[in-house]
Amino acid sequence: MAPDLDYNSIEAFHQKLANSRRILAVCGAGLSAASGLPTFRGAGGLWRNYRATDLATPEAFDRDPGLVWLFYGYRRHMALNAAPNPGHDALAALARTNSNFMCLSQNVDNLHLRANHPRYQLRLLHGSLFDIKCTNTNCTHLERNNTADPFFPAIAAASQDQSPSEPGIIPLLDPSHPLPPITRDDIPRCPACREGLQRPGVVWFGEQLDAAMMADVNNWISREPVDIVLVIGTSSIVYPAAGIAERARTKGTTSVVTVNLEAETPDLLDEMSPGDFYFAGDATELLPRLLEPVIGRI
Ligand code: BJW
Ligand code: ZN
Repeated sequence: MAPDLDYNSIEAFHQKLANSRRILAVCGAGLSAASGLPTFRGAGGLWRNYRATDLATPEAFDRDPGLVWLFYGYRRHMALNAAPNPGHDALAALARTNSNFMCLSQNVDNLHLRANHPRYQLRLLHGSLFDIKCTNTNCTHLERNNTADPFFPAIAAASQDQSPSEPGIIPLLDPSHPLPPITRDDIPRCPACREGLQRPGVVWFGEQLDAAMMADVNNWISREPVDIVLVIGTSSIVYPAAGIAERARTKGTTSVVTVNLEAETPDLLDEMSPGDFYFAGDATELLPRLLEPVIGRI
C-alpha cells in the first residue's frame, strides 16, 4: 500500500491529533540520542570493539560477567550524567494532559521518569539500568533504583570521566588499553539467596519480558481502538516491541506515525498505509512541534 500524499505534513498530523483520544508511543534509543546516549545499531553501537547487542545477552554475562558489568557500569554512569531532552519532556507533557496516553519504552536509561513522565503511563519494556536482579533463576530478588556509581568497586574504571588535563579517549573506551581484571569473586552476590551474582535488571536477548506487564500492554491495546501509535527513534527490529504498532493496527489503529532520524525510503513508503505519517528528523526537535497543539510550547 502507499501513504496519503500529506504523510509528512505537520498540519495534517495536527488535524489527526485534534480528533484523537487514545495515543500509544513505542520509543527506542533514538529518543535519548540527543541526550548523548549511544544507540544500539549503526554508528555508536560499538563499545571497545564489542557490538552492544553482543554484550546484551545472558550468554555474554555467563562467559565474562566482569566485562558485561563494565559495559553496564559505563552505561549507568553515562545515563546518570545525561539529562532528559525536549523529546522526553514533550511525551511527559502529553501524558500529563491526556490520561489516555500510554508510553512503552525500550529505553533503560531512566530519562522518561527524570522528565516527570507519570509512572502509571509508562511501561519499561526492557527494564532499567538502575534495577538490580539475581542470576539465580529461582530467586526473585529485585532492587529498584540503585544509582550507586560505580555499583561495586571493581568496575570503578567504568565511572571515570574524561580528564580535562589529559584530553583524548578515556582508557575504558580505548580497545588497546587493557581492562582491569574482574573475577566472579569481585561481583557482589545476591543479598537474598547469597548464591547468584547480582546483574543489571534489564531484559537481554532470549529473555522474556515481564509477563504481567505485557498482559497489561496487550489489554490496553485491545480495550478500545488506539487512534495514534507514535513509533519514535527505534529501528523496530527487536520483538516484541517491533510488533506492537502492527498489533494495534489489527485492533483498529488508524495512524501509525514514525519519527526517526532516517529519511523514508521507497520501501518504507510502500509498507505504509493511508492515514500513516513519517517524520524524518531528530525526535528532540520533532516531538515538541508535533504535540504542540495539545501540550503547548515547551
Ligand atoms: C533517531 C535519532 C534521533 C537515532 N531522533 N531517531 C520474533 C521474530 C524474530 C525474533 C524474535 C521474535 N520474538 C523474539 C525474538 C528474539 C529477539 C529479537 O527480537 N531478535 C531480533 C534481533 C530479531 N527478542 C527477544 O529475545 C526478546 N525476548 C522475547 O521475545 O522473549 C520471548 C522469546 C525469546 C526467544 C525467542 C522467541 C521468543 C527480548 C529482547 C530484549 C532486547 N534487549 C535489548 C538490551 C536491553 C538492555 C540494554 O539496554 O542493554 O534492548 S537489545 C537492544 O535493542 C535494546 C533496545 O531496547 C533494543 C531496540 O533497539 P532500538 O531502541 O530500536 O535502538 P536501535 O539502535 O536499533 O535504533 C535506533 C533508531 O533510532 C534508529 O532507527 C535510528 O535511525 C534512530 N535515531 N537518532 C530520532 N535523534
Ligand atoms: Zn538471588
